Amino acid sequence: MAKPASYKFCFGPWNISEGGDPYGPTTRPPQTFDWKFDQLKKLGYDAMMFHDDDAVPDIDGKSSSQVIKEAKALKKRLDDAGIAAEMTAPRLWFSPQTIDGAYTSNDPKARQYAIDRSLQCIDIGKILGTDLLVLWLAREGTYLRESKSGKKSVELLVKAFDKMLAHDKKVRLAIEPKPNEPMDHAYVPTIGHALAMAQLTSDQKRVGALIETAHCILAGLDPADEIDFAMAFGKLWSLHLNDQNGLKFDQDKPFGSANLRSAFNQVRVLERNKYGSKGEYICFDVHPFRPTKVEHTLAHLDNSRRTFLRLVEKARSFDEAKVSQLIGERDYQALDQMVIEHLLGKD
Ligand code: GLO
Ligand code: MG
Repeated sequence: MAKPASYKFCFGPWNISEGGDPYGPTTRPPQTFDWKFDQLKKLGYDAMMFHDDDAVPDIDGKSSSQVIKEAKALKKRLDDAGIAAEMTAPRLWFSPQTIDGAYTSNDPKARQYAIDRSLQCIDIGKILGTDLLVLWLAREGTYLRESKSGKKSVELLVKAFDKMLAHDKKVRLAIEPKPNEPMDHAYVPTIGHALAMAQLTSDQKRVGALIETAHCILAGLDPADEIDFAMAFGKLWSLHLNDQNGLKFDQDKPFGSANLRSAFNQVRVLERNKYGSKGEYICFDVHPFRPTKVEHTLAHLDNSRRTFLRLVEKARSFDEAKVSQLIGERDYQALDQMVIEHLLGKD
């Protein structure tokens, strides 16, 4: 019998989305934040992820005292509902100020805006009870190689991280690498880049990473290996599980949807490395397929969690002694077939 799973799950309000893409409008009406909030527990989830403007809508137009007041009201709501805030993240890619980048913009005013907003986001996180600041560096890269300097951009990123680390002595930064989209080339495309950059900061112990399945695949890398790599450094502080069909646009498919074997291997390394034992969450950064009907608008979240839990059972019932024996005999043909038959449900 497999041991009961002890993972904690979360998603963000943006994961209940409306189906719009660059080529066509939305296909479902927007759901209110209140409705999304009410669905979370019913779906078996424990925590929510918050962009700064998910926590405090229209944040740029509000005074700091108003922002703090609204963050405190949200914290009370979270406590009353028994829902945790997993992280906060500054949504720096929407603003007219960050069209040419945020921390790495060529415009010093834009860089200052990005830093100010990040520091405010840390304050919101503190009120919501989380010390984790997620940094998806969406517009830190180039559309045009000659428009920026890679070395200067690394320096600007480190300077911005240092300001955040100095602002709050408890905050931990989780860098979420992604190689492209919206940029042609991002400055922090992989987990290796994120962890190397941590070494340049004033407090490398508080700079770690978040791995997203789809982002690893977009970089041509194996998500399970990337997880292992980050965990070898003790630096995997959050995780966005989803799926992705090859080197195409970012698809954010349900977990396991494109490659069940890869999903199994991701779960297996999480189990092997005891992910979650320090309170880390399993987050699903997934979206409904565009043709999804409104009545099925939560299915991708329910399905991702179900698939994950089924794969936990598969990882726990995988005959590891047999695996070691086959490795010892260098019988990788048999090991390959063993994985396939295990996933097909033969044993
Ligand atoms: C996009 C990212 C995005 C981030 C989120 C948290 O590709 O995965 O969804 O995870 O904004 O900062
Ligand atoms: Mg993500």
